Amino acid sequence: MTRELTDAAFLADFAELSAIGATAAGGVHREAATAADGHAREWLRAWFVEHGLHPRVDAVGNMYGCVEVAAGAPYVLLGSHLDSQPTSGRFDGAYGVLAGAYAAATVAAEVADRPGAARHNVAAVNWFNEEGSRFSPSLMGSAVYVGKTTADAVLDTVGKDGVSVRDALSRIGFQGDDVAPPANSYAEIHIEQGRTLEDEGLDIGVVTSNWAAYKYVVTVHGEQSHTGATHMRYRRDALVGASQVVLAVRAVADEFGLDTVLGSVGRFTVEPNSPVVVPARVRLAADLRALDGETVEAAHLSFLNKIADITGAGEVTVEIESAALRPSTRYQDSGIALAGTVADDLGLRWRAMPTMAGHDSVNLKELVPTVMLFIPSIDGVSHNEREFSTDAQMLAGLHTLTETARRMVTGALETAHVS
Ligand code: HGY
Ligand code: MN
Ligand code: MN
Repeated sequence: MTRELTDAAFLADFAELSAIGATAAGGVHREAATAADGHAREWLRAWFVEHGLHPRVDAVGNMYGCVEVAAGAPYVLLGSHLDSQPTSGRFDGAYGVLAGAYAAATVAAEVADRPGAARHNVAAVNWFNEEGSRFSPSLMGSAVYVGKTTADAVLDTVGKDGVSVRDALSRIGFQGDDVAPPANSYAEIHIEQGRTLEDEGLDIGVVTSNWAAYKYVVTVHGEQSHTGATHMRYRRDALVGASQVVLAVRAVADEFGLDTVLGSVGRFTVEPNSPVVVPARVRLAADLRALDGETVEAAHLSFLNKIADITGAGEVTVEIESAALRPSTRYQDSGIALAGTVADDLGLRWRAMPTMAGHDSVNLKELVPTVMLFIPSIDGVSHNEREFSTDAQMLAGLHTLTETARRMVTGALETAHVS
């Protein structure tokens, strides 16, 4: 028996899902493969079963809710991620997973009544560890899906708490052995996380490309000593050097003019982090982003020069452990055109725009035609418990995703390809 798929049911389900790992201030704290993520996953699996989607869990914890409506055909995948950053918002990722599940169940039920209508199968997806907060890097589950990395490399990754992905996933019962459904195409809806749609009074963003990003892991090496007994000229304070690295990231961003390059240090770990001890080592995670590859490369070079200057000053040594580039690439024109037509047909106000943040769709578009949709974020706030989108904004997005999925399942992207 399938349950009703109304707007009211969607909002009630979103409230239920948001209660899992909820914080007092209205957010969620649901990092990848923690107990809270496990509970959210169990909730989703139960939802899949109640709504006639067949659950599968692959080796890296990606969850799929599959419906076979075109025997043997590949799948239109619809999804996002249930994991969150620490003390974060309840919309980032979770909104897209639930919207994907509703769209999949709705379209599957419709085509089941019209034999031959579906050209592809349809599945909802929850990708493992989009955020990269507990286990680095981000976009892990979707990276395995598209073949950018291997399941073993992911499972062997050790998180900030010393637990491996393998152990964390098996503790919550989500290290599966199901085969991932093959994709024909992918669609994802997400909150914008910036202010463009709100500032322009729009309902929907259709994403055309992703910003390029460099992600760094940096270690600043100094020497542990007594804060009270070491002469200033003899001390090698890793925290002073690390502070210079933080300001170097800001200085790089400032060099390029307003909002052309974005960057911050997000994680900062001081060792031994004790009163009366000059820090020996600081490990930090930083990122630098720009719309295009040329600008991000220029920002990268500027950052490297500043790092060399900090080391050159002689007190500390700054080591770049890793510098990973996420290039800017385009979403397929066929998907952009389809989503724009759907928004027009639904009478919604929309614009084409790039995404500054990373999403699983950034990976998926390397494999299959991919549609990425945004709804507005109130005040552009995200990765914050104050993250908010209105019910009307969420429902406008749900309707856009559902109609886009309806057309994808019945072959609209293929038609767009040949025209
Ligand atoms: O935006 C990011 O870098 C992350 O992958 N979501
Ligand atoms: Mn997200
Ligand atoms: Mn996020």
